[in-house]
Amino acid sequence: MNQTSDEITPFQITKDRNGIDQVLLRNPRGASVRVSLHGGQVLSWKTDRGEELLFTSSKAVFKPPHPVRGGIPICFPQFGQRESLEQHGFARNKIWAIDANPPPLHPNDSNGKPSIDLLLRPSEDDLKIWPHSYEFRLRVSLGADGNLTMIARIRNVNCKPFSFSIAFRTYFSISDISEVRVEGLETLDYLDNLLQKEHFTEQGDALTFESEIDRVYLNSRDVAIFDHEKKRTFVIRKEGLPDVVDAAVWNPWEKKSKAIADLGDEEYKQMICVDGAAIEKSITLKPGEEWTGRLELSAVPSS
Ligand code: TA6
Repeated sequence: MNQTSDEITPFQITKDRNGIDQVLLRNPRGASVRVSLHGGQVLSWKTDRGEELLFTSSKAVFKPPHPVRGGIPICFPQFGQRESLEQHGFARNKIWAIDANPPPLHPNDSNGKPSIDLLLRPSEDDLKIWPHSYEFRLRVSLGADGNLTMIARIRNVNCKPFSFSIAFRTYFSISDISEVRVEGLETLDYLDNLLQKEHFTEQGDALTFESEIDRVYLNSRDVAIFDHEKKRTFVIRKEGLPDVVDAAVWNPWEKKSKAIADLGDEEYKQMICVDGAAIEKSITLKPGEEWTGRLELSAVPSS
């Protein structure tokens, strides 16, 4: 039964099968975003017609500290490997808290949209592993047009300077990887993770996929993912912040899909990761400094 817009509650808290809070945001047209306090991870982003826009593996493990394979895990304080830290950092494995009293953001970032503010701070044990006192505030908002906005604010809470990199690892749901092309990365330099991060330059036309890809494109701007079969285009905007300049692109293809326990053997066909990120040039915060990174995702009809 379709609820009328006045019956749609913009904000609901439920618990998952492990008793961990999830927040459901709904806009008046019925679009929705579901965020878990496990990892501060967006697990679902649906259109006003209830169509799921994010990929989640049929073999995903929904049990901390295991990150869920799909949605939008947050890679922090690093992307990839770093010293003794787990792959892609610890933020996606931790239980976040709801930030009941977030410091004000830029005025147009709230303007009445359904949103949730989450907060991650290090525990005493965490400080033994990564000895930096930080506050990571994440605002997830759902616009009237169904756009999903994520704003990360990372602050150095008066400890010695520290550096980090960050990626919003976004698993987009697609019809078939062979039907997809990505525009906005043409002519950019990139690091190829399949070739020991060797530098290359992308050619002059849209990116299509015939094999595993694992790259970090540098100094990218808006990126568009065209799904010909679904007649839908995802647009990734990183406006307003010069720092979220990289775009990590990943598809495991068949061999790696089979090797990843929480990914179906054929599921590489239904996903593409194109992540807003700040990877190549890590960000350094002095005591009291705060960094803000803003990402806006939209899904629009396209021919
Ligand atoms: O895209 C970088 C990468 O490290 C890939 O090599 C692949 O391992 C992917 O991320 C998934 O990492 P995860 O830790 O989420 O399984």
